[in-house]
Amino acid sequence: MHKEKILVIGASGQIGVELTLALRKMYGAAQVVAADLREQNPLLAGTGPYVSLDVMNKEMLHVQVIRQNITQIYLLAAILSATGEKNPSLAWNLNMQGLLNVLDIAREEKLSKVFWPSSIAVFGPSSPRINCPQQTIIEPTTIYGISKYAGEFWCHYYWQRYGVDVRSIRYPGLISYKSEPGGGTTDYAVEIYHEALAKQSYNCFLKEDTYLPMMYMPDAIRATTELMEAAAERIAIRNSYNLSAMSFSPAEIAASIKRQLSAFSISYRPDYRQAIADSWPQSIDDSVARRDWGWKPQYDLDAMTEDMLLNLG
Ligand code: NAD
Ligand code: AKB
Repeated sequence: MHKEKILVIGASGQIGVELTLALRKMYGAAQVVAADLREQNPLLAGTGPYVSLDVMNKEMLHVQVIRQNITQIYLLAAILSATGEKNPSLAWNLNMQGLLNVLDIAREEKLSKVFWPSSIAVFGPSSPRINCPQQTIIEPTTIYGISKYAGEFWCHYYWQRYGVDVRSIRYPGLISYKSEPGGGTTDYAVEIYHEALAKQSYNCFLKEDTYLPMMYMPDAIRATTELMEAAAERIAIRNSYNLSAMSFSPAEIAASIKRQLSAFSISYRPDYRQAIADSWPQSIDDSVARRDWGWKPQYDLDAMTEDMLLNLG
């Protein structure tokens, strides 16, 4: 039996909803407290405890952690790449201060584990574009990528200096049907399925040959829980693990949809998000995650398309 009591901060977001539901299955509904700036979430209603909370308010966060006997925190609250470019100082403040508040409380309250996601956005134009390795040149050019890379160093620092068991994954772009994506550059790969079913057509904000690393949400949730359940001595990387499942372009995801919905068509009108996408690698080498804690993805593009269309249809 697990004795852990988990706080998921940012539980109403694209990942948060599905992660909260998965953790509730694993640990029991009462053991997983969902927390978000948003007052409620219909997808989580009736599935377990929910509190409205601002991760920037350290005192209130600390009170919740003590009051609810929290032993683990999953911190998902952040501003993503596209929204971040519209308001860089807001993105920096939330992404950094939110993490520092959680790491400090984890140290003070001797929490057993912390999960904090990084992103493939840490990589920049000087990183290898194909099979980008775990350790390489990392010079991000978006404020989101800068905040994630700085956050990785803070995670490593709190582990090395204070022994906080913080674990992290550099998620690729995530595709899901339950909860809307929250302002990223890879969001097109979610929108395209919605519009394929609603209108049989999609106008894409990236160019047709823009390859990016991507992953279907069930793989991302499984990766997260497998990393968090792994024995501490297997976690050699304390900044953040590269993680990979597939890499495709808008033209390829469109072709995959067309194989199932023959009337579907795509057009292209690239906007400011093209420059963000062009600064990231096209594919990721995740051999270190595979070696250390046995990571292996299950979904490829066509399997994901079939499942997305089935669940959205
Ligand atoms: P999202 O934008 O969908 O959700 C973030 C949630 O945080 C929202 O529900 C929002 O209301 C909440 N939030 C915002 N400010 C808050 C605050 N001050 N206090 C409490 N809650 C607050 O994001 P997501 O896609 O679920 O991403 C979660 C994490 O995973 C982020 O750190 C993101 O950088 C990372 N990530 C996501 C992806 C992806 O493709 N979704 C890829 C790589 C990394
Ligand atoms: C984004 O596009 O900002 C996110 C990410 C890859 O971190 N999906």
